[in-house]
Amino acid sequence: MKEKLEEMRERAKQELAAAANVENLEALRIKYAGKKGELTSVLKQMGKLSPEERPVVGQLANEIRQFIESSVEMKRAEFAEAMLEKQLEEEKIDVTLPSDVSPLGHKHPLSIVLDEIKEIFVGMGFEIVDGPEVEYDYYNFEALNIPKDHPARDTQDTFYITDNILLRTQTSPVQVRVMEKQKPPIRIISPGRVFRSDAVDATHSPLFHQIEGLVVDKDITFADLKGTLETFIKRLYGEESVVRFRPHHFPFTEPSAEVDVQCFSCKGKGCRVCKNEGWIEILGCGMVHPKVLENCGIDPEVYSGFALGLGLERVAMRRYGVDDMRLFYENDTRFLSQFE
Ligand code: 2U9
Repeated sequence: MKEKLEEMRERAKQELAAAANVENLEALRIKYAGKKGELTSVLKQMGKLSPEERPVVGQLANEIRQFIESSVEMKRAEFAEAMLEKQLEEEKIDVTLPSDVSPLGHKHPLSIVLDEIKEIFVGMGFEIVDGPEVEYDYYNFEALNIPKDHPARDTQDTFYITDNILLRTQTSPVQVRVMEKQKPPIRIISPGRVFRSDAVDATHSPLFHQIEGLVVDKDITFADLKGTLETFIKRLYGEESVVRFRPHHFPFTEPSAEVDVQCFSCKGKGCRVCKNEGWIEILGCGMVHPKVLENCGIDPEVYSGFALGLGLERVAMRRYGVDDMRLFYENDTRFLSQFE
């Protein structure tokens, strides 16, 4: 019997060494140390042994069972370790490798210019106000001293929704609404979208952006207007900018002016950038017409004010040398990605 057990141990050793995976190990354990294994069948014949042999053979059998079970566990642990090593190797990520940089977005050129203009006016004590884009005829025209027969009211310029409701053609209605609600002093700018039924071309779009400003207080004079606008233009285009005021007419301001800045590339001589004018028109302005103040419940005998208006696309086109306004709206990332 002892010889059989020793022979079995040798066989088990060889099979253990040859085991290639946990399934082999489990089969081996069952084959030798399982309930119906070879060890159990040998131990069944213990009864045939003499009383002296029995304990010796029993101990040998237990040694072999422990050897097989501990060897199987050790090999199983080795396999598990090897599996883990293999998995770690396969799933290893080298975090120092360069990532495929996902393309970053860009700020829209109109937003860049708008934020700069807002910053300048807020820095001068102006508040930013907003208002409805769908407006009443009253706020967009009548309150602004634009009589019924004024050309600006013609349908070819204005998107009318009903006889009395339209898409605002300027952001002035916002200023009217503020003047109705707020006692002077008023110092506001109203940036926003405005709509004109112009044919689309390189310099006209049915939708464009305006920024208007309004100051109403006691003793506001044209000098305040000039000082504020010169400061604005110098902060927008540089301290060395040269500013020119040209007399003009608007129904909602009197006196009115258009403001040019000397062409920064030819210093007034005339070149391609300024279309040989030597000057570039930037904005319109004027002292708020007393009728407009009155319409808003502000006494023109006590208060006075000035207003200004500029087209955002026009400023951005000049700033970036964009010659077709439509590029601002087509969302072509090849165009947009050129800006910060
Ligand atoms: C109120 C009173 C007066 C706003 C003004 C302009 C001059 C002006 C144009 C510039 C280019 C419109 O975008 S544009 O085509 N605007 O020239 N706008 S004064 O005057 C106001 C506004 C509100 C209550």
